[in-house]
This record gives sequence, C-alpha cells and structure tokens, in this order.
Amino acid sequence: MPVLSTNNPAITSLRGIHVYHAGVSNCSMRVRLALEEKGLDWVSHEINLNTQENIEPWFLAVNPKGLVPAIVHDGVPVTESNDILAYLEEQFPEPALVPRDPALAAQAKEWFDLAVSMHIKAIKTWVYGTTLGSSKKQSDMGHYAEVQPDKELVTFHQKSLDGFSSAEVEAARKMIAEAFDKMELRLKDHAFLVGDSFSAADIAWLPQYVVLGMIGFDFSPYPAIVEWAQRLEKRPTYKRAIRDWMPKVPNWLMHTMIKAKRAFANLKNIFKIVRPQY
Ligand SMILES: N[C@@H](CCC(=O)N[C@@H](CS)C(=O)NCC(=O)O)C(=O)O
Repeated sequence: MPVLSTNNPAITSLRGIHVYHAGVSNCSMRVRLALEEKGLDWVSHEINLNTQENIEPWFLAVNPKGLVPAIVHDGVPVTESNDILAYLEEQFPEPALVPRDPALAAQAKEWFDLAVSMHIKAIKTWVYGTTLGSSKKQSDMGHYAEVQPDKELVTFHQKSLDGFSSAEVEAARKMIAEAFDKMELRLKDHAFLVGDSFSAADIAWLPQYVVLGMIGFDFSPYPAIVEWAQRLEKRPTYKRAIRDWMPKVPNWLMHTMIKAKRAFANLKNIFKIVRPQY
C-alpha cells in the first residue's frame, strides 16, 4: 500500500485527515465519498491541476507522482484512490464499505480494480479526446516530464496536446461500453454492484458516471445504470462529496459548449486543408 514514509515536518505535523483533491477528478470523488459515507471530518486542500500545483515541490513531497487524490492522516501520507479506501477501511472500519464476506469483498475489489485500470486508456482518453481538452500547456511538458516518474502519464498528456486519433477515442469508448454492459447486466436486477448494500464498488463507479455524463456520454443504452446513479445521487453524502465540488454549469450547457468547441476545431481544420500552399 503506498503509505509514504517521510520525515518532512510540514507533513508529519499534520493532525486529522487532510485531503488533497480536485473538484472534477473522479479519483478524488471516490475518496471524498468514502470519507463522507464514514462520517469522518476532513480538511480540504483543493489542488489546481490547470496551474500545475500538483507538481509543485511541496505537493510532490505528499505524492511523488503528483496526482490527486492523496491524504495525510495524522502525519502519514497515503496515495492512490484504491489504497486510500483500503487505508480508511482499516483505520475506520465502521460503517464498512468493503463487504465483510470475503467473496463479496473480492467482487468489490474486482469492480474497483477495473475502474482504476481503465483510468488512463479509457476514461481519460475518452474525456480528453472528445472534449479536445488538456490540463497542460506545451510549455509545461518539459518540466512535467522531468518530475513525473510515470511515463504513461507523460505520454498521455503529450497526446492530449497533440490530439488523440479517432481510433484511440473509439477504442476508449469501446472499453467503457464493455464495462457499462457488465454493470447494466448486474444492475438490471440488483440495487448495488455488490451484495445488497452500498459498497466500495459503487464508490468506484459512481464518479465515472458523473464525469462521463457531464461531458455527454450516451447513457441511453443503460437504463439500469441511470436508475442506480439517480438513487445514489439522493444519498446526502453525494452532495457533500460530489455535487458541491462540481462546476455550477448544467450538463446540457456543458454538452452544448463541448459540441461548439468541436465544431470550431473542425472548421479550423477545414480552413487549414483548403488554405493555398504557396
Ligand atoms: N491511479 C490514481 C490516478 C490518479 C489520477 O490520475 N489523478 C488525476 C486526476 S483524476 C491527476 O491528478 N492528474 C494530474 C496529472 O496527470 O498531472 C488513483 O486512482 O488515485
């Protein structure tokens, strides 16, 4: 488990649960949800990913990978959303988010691992690929490549600047659709992804629904998922962990803005193609 050993006094002196997170980051949403479901008090440190606050030296001391979420609990840093959940479960077992039954716990782990394994290749690629988004500027990349030990992330961010090919975006969509097909099958006749109560499996996937829905993923083939999400959105923890941290722009307006951005980019490409070459 990535529990960092550090003797940095700025970290070791922290008491309580400090959470380093970003509003629309799906991995951060998981940690916020788990904390709220467990009824724990936490101190928020919102990290601005657009200004590269995540790779400032003080934050790299908390998470050397420069990623949110990270927590510091009584001076101990823990990173990676799945490991943070496991850590919280160990330290604050009630209410349980990981089922006590070992077979159900294994199923919850499978759902969680699937969500984490799809993060870059599927979720991030589809999100950045369809919104033509990027959290870095080309001028950030030199420094980012120097400090980021995870080369898959460096390649990902460079791609988001260069533009993903339609084949890459389509491959991402297919991976997401496969996972949602599996979820739909389960949720057709079950209220939760695992067992008969809310668990870490639901925590792993609700943020994917929220983020993908925000940018216009078509959920019409997945009525059971939509119903499941709408039910979970009624939990009081949803407001505190997710809604309060989302942009105050309704999804329909977000979709329209994204469509307009894509249309503008297409237009620019057409003009590039027809521009006379002297
Ligand atoms: N495997 C990590 C992934 C964390 C992650 O990729 N976080 C993103 C936000 S969702 C981030 O911090 N991105 C900043 C960057 O790539 O520079 C987890 O599950 O916590």
